[in-house]
Amino acid sequence: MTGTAAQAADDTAARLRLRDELARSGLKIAQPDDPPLFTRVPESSMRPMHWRWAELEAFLQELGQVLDLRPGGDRRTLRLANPGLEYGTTPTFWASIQYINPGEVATAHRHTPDAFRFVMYGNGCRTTIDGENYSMSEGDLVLTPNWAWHDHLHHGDEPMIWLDVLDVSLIRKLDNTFFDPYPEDVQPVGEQPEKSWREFGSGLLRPVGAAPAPRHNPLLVYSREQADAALELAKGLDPDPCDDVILEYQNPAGGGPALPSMSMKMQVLRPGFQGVTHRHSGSKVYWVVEGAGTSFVGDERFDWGKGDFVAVPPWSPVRHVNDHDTEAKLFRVDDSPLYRTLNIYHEEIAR
Ligand code: GTQ
Ligand code: FE2
Repeated sequence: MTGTAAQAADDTAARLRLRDELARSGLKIAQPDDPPLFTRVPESSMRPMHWRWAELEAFLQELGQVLDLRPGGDRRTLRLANPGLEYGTTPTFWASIQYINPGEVATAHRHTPDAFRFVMYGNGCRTTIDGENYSMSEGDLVLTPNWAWHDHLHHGDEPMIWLDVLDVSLIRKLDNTFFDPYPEDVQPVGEQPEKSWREFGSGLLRPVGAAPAPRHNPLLVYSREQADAALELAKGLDPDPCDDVILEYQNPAGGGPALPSMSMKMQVLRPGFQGVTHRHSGSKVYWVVEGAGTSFVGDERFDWGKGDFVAVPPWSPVRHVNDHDTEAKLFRVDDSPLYRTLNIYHEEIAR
């Protein structure tokens, strides 16, 4: 054995010898078989995923018939579970599809995870968020900020389906889950209907004296009409090389993402669009609002169509293509605000 090999053997023996003694005192040193403390770049056990609408819809219809929605009970949701993770759709959030039948009530409660809903199919449900009552229509984005009381009551005559996303994987890792059921099935509705929308919904003009709390998003809903109008305007700008036309739902008071842990975006891939490959810190989930296209995610190729979901692991390369002759419209949620807040956001665009 050379000197250095002998030293290495001594080091290994010393580490192993100390292992149990240290453990008894709640201590440890790196062991030869430990995974490294650092990897050169992020490594995620999350897997790229594609869920097809035809399959989801069949399950949802079944769940709508066989699962109850009881007062105080769980919501009727189909959760997009990543097979590479023990918990969640991504390391920080859980995306689920909620199904609610006419006349049903999803009873009031509040929790520390932030949540939002993006209405996929149907109309006529009303949700109350801290006393503010809002209708939910296809394409609308509705926020349920953490600790806000919320309940959903379906007044329409067809089942309603929406996407729910909660940063529950993150809050669980932080050991900060708090949950309160409301003492009644539903909370009282306040006297000023749609207050946050009336004050901040235009984004441009605001009642004099309506002062938002700093860092807190004062707006609870974003309508489809506004998102569509903004996309139409943005089509006249230079395209994004990776994402074509892409907009973020902003906090109208001072800008920034709509929620502190989740950024919601709407994007259009025009016919013939061939995106540049890029990757960035954090995970994301897409829902196909309209059209069809292809996304290359890591080593996978996903040919998606209307109603499908696609999930992208942290730091996975992504490339979007629209080979069809109609526009594709994608709703997306990502956890980039967390990385930006911590000043650890990394991004790489292929050249
Ligand atoms: O609608 O309040 O998908 O509390 C998971 C937890 C929806 C909700 C979910 C929830 C809700
Ligand atoms: Fe909830």
